[in-house]
Amino acid sequence: MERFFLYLIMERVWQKDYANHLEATTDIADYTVGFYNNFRLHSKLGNLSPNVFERESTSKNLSSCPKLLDHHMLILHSYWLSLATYRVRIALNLKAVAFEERPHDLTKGEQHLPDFRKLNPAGAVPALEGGTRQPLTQSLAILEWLEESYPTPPLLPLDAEGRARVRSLFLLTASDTHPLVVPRVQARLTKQFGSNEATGRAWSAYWFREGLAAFEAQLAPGATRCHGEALSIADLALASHLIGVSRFGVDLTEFPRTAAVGASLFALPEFASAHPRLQLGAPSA
Ligand SMILES: N[C@@H](CCC(=O)N[C@@H](CS)C(=O)NCC(=O)O)C(=O)O
Repeated sequence: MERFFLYLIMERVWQKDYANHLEATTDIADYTVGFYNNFRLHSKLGNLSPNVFERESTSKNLSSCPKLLDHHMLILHSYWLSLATYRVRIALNLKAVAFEERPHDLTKGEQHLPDFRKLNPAGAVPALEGGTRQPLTQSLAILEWLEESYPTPPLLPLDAEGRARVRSLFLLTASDTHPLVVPRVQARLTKQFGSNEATGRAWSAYWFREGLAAFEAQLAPGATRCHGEALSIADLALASHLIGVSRFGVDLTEFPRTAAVGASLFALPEFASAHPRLQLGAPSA
């Protein structure tokens, strides 16, 4: 166990650049406690105190040490405007996980190239390579993997009801809005139904507005986060939804709660620096 914690501390130090000793010890203590608690509370043994958990996991011959990752640099395959990639980029920032980004130009069809299809046979970004035997795809799956591999800060609540609510808000945009507007769907609308740029934009605006109404109805008055006071994957989803809202010119005035949560999220450096327009390949103006 001691060896496990030593590795964990080394992992954290490797990720961060501390200003002084106090900042380092505080952060490392938070990180290791958060990591251990997350592992303990989600273990098969259920919700046990640390002492009982250690005793039970030893007597049942279960390893109480989570598996450590091989530390290959993570590679995030992306496209600057990709909303799904934006969700993942924010989580990597929040969890202070080092990664390298490799852009693929979706407007040039690079998602269909054979080498890219080996990474993701579905021909879509994001794909996260380097932490697992096979590249990970689908923003939700990637975020769940990040959550289990880098638990601090947690982006899922500890209680089952909270986790269900947060996942539900996440899917509101990730599975009910966003898939309707991605390039392959737009291309199909054009090919099969003669859609053009203007009708494609109106179509996207319609679905983003529908998503906004559903967010608005589920956010608390005065809230600065989607769920309680802590950040969660629902906030990553909302931020990505709001990028689509602005891109397709949807008016936010009727959605003040959503606008307020969005404003407080975009003010956070981890969200701001992950913003699509600041990424490689984005037009300069
Ligand atoms: N459900 C997927 C969405 C993946 C997806 O469709 N990504 C878009 C960019 S945001 C893409 O690569 N589209 C390529 C295409 O439609 O041809 C996720 O959440 O990761």
